[in-house]
Amino acid sequence: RKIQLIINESEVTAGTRGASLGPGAVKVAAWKKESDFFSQFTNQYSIKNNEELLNKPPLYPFAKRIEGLTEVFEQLDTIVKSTYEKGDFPLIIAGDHGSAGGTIAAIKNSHPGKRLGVVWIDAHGDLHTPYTTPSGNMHGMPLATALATDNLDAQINEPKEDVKGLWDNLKNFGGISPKIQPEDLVFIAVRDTEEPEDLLMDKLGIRNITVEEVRKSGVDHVVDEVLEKLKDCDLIYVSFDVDSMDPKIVSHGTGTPVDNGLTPEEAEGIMTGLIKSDKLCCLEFVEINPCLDEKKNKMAEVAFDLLERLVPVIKK
Ligand code: DIR
Ligand code: MN
Ligand code: MN
Ligand code: MN
Repeated sequence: RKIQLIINESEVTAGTRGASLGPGAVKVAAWKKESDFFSQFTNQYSIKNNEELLNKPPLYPFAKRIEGLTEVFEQLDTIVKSTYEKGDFPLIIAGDHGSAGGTIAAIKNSHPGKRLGVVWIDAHGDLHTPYTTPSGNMHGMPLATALATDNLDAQINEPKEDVKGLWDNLKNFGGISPKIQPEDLVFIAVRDTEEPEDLLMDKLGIRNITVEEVRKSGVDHVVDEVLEKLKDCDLIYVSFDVDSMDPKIVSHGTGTPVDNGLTPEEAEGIMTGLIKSDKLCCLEFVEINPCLDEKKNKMAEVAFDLLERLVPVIKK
């Protein structure tokens, strides 16, 4: 595979500031090791969209900066589409996780008839909607845009009419809705969800492979289970939120760290196995936040070490 690197420096959907520096922090990690890793990517595509952070307070408390996220969806759609048109593989390093709904939309819009599977490696379910969000932060919602659910069974908020319209636009982005089926979504290491997400996971039967299961059955078994579950999918997208990893082992260099996560070795083993599948169509790293890192730039360094080992496998 030939890789197209996409750097997405947006952080409009996180609750704390700094994730837009995540991609740059990964490059700093490479320079620190005197690694020429990034020179293999000759024309990097970039996205930037943080102007809306100046709107204080955000216009819509249950969907903060949803207009900015819509612009990120649009930019990603163009860039990811042209990546596939060239026959390249999009490797994305992004800020916060809200944009991953746009990645899924862009993949699906580029491959309209294909069945897309998603592996979501994360501490969080990211299944909220403006109707259920506890925070209004849209990095908790990307999978709900892809599944096109409002989760009204668990409604706790009353969003304004204009938010409903903007939210419907995200769910319908590109005209295909839903983008994925719940049986084609697999969670790994999800361990911090709110009740509306739990209800939706139960209702839709979403499989979550816990950290304990990873440790008990082993990485190879996890990879086998995921690929077996997604065997009827044509394409597989892997979304790696670094908060899937354990903050005590790695660092707190991410917006919403949660204890008892994966080790970097477990994350590497899982992703290596998934990359070996011909169906893998995109890999994305998100939520590295060097501003919150108590061990200097440790999270970015761990993420870089992972990329350095995974990229050669992608290229094969
Ligand atoms: C929480 C945290 N579920 C929320 N979500 C995060 O605010 O919706 N997602 N951190 O990445
Ligand atoms: Mn996430
Ligand atoms: Mn997360
Ligand atoms: Mn929580």
